[in-house]
Amino acid sequence: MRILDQLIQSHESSQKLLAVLVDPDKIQSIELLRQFIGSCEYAKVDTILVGGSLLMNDSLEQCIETIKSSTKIPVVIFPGSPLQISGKADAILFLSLISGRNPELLIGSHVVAAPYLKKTGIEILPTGYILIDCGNATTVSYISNTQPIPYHKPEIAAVTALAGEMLGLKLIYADGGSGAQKPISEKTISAIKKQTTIPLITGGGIRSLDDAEKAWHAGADVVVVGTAFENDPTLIHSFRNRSTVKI
Ligand code: 1GP
Repeated sequence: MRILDQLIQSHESSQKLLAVLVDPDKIQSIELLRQFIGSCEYAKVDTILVGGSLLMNDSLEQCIETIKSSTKIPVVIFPGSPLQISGKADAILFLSLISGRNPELLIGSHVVAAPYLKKTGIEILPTGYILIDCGNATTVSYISNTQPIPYHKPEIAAVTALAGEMLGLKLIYADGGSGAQKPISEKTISAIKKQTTIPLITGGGIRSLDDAEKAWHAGADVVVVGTAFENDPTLIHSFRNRSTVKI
């Protein structure tokens, strides 16, 4: 089944999904990555996102290959730039940065990347990416040259997501940015949820199962955790016993 169909199915049946973000630049060794993927299996992770805002090392493909050879958990590229493309992944988030007003990230990079993506044959996930200010300037805000939506403006985030859905985007990713000081507010997540009918991914600053539960209960379908597991890879074990259906 295509990843988008799986996400829609989970959305319709109120399943909570956990995604882990692996940044190829932060991998210390192949062995440690394999161990971490073992922990992802233990914690019943649903999706592994791979990508980073910078990617200083040319290690995206190797990272995806290592993950694919260790697990059947789907691997989805979360590209920080149009250069982050690989046919070895199962799918790619084809991101339009709809919270920003930088034309390159609304359509420009997509034109450059489209023919390469077509050649890879991987599944394309058209995604409205919404950056929300969560207390500190993040790499993605700096690199993208866009301003995030203010933390206390849930209504702006919600109508931005609504416009994204009306434009035909299939997923919304509301992100506080990697290493955000605090997660996106539950108010913002539920405001987006009320305005839209497509699956909602959220992440940035999720540091515990409790943070993730709050995001799921507020209406997120997929919660993404990166930095917290980079800092303490054993933390992921505590996610094994999460309930899998939203109340
Ligand atoms: C960033 O949402 C992801 O784009 C993950 O954020 O690294 O803060 O968990 P963290």
